[in-house]
Amino acid sequence: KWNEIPLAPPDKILGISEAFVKDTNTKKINLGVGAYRDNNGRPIIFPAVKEAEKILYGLETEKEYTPIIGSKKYQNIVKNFIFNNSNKDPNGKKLIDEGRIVTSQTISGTGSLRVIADFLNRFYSSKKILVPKPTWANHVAVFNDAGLQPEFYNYYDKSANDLEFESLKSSLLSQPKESIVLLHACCHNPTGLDLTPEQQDEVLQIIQDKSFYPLVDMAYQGFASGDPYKDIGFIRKLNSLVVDGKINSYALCQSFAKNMGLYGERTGSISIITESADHSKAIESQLKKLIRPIYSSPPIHGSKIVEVIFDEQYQLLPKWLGDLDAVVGRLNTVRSKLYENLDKSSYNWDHLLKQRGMFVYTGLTSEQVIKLRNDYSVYATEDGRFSISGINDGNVEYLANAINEVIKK
Ligand code: PLP
Ligand code: TYF
Repeated sequence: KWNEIPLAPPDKILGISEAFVKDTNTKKINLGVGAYRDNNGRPIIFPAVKEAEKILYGLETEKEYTPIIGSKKYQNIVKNFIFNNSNKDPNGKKLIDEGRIVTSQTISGTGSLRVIADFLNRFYSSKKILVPKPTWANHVAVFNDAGLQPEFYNYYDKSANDLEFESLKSSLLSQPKESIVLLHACCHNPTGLDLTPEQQDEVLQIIQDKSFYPLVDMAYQGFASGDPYKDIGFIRKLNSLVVDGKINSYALCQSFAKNMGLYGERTGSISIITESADHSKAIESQLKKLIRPIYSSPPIHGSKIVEVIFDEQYQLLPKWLGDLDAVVGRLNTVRSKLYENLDKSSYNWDHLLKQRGMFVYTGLTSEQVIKLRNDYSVYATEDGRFSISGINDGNVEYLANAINEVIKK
């Protein structure tokens, strides 16, 4: 009966924005949602994207459906961009050339996570999916709704504000063989702290020993170094293991939401690395069968922007890389400015400088975060994650002062 449907709680991240909008304090700051803002606190369109849209306006003569898994052109761009990696990854290139990568356009990163979760639920031997503690809250929701069984592996020690790598390894080792394991490619959400290349090697050894299925989520490619071609060391390691026959298959969920600023265009992809071109055919056909009754085919505007940006004749690729580098540069600047203004006499803030990406994971308690909201109109999620693009020259001192007051006993 309709009157028995209970009220659902607001989304832990998006609910913050709703509360922020209602606040009348002119000094209010939104550090909730992970979406970029410029130094004036405004969202942006990447200049390269704007140019691509102008070109598209002249080019487009129809708005026909794209195929279920997106256009071939888009699929090939994704494969080349990520796996061939601008001719820097011979293993990835080999996998492409051998027809061992199946790529589908998806409804951004969230859509790719849902599609692969449904796919694994339908075809994979285990339902158990291991996710870092903490992880993006929506991971757990997506995997649960798709019928998988998410379980946490240790990742971050909040009291030390650091990775807890020994217990990360032991918690992975305690899990059953063939579990699926979710890994963030870079700029881990929410902690901003990634495994070192050496730690990645150790985790990859565990993955081999336990025959885990690696599922990589890459929502922030480019935000660690400023260069998307540099932020995929983990993918290259995986490609090398696949080519050496040490891992049979893995999957990658990817999004252009953040690194091209295409948030609302919902433009991403899923790629499944297979054992052979024959397997690829079957997997591709099953992906189509899975997607068709859900949303039939993906939206086209965002993927066409990507196609124009990667089309050599328009020379927009260097421009986009420059736009992205500027975004990441500003995030690093506000991170340093926040650090400079924080009171370090009674609280160690050094972890801020180790973290990368859109977030700082402050280590503040939920009580402190709520106090920031109630007393200073500073909005952040209760886990103490700050989306730092909400910081700018005009509010960094106010923010630091508010934090300094809140951490005083
Ligand atoms: N994965 C992670 C870790 C994220 O942080 C996000 C967005 O914040 C996504 C996936 C998916 O984002 P979108 O669906 O907008 O591409
Ligand atoms: O801030 C975050 O972690 C994300 C951002 O459709 C987000 O939750 C917001 C809306 C959306 C996808 C991702």
